[in-house]
Amino acid sequence: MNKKVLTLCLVYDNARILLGMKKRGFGAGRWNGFGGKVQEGETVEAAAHRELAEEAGIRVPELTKRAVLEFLFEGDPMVLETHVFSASVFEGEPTESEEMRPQWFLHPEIPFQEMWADDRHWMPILLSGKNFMGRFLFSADHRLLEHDIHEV
Ligand code: 6OG
Repeated sequence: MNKKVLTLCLVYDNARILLGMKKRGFGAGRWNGFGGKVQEGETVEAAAHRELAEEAGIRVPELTKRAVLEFLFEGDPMVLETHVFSASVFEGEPTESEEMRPQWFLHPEIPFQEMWADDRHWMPILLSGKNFMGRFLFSADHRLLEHDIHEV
């Protein structure tokens, strides 16, 4: 089984969360946190900081590990092992990049209909402050078929 290690960062406070509209590549047209592939010789956490700076134009003094999510697609041996981090304090102004257009959303207004189908299952757990693990199976055309989430 092949594995790709990815990062996903969510910046939020008690009222709002920063999401980005993915403009190109995998997941284009959906709102998501900021992240991407961990490069060779890079730690997962360093990759998370780098992607947040590249895609949203912000720096965070501290990232907190919150979850590891495995995404699988039917007929594809690749597992996307996605390490989820959160931060509440950041420096800089969220800025549009070639990949993402950042926007703040109030918690009750998170646009789940325009996000990956797994997000509605775990984002409320994230926002409630808990840590968790999850495994999600999608069809080849990106419908969520199975999901399994454990709080840790
Ligand atoms: P690049 O290909 O842009 O990294 N990602 C997912 N996020 C959610 N919420 N659900 C999924 O379900 C996802 N699959 C991948 C991980 C892709 C970015 O998209 C995230 C990375 O932050 C399938 O380098």
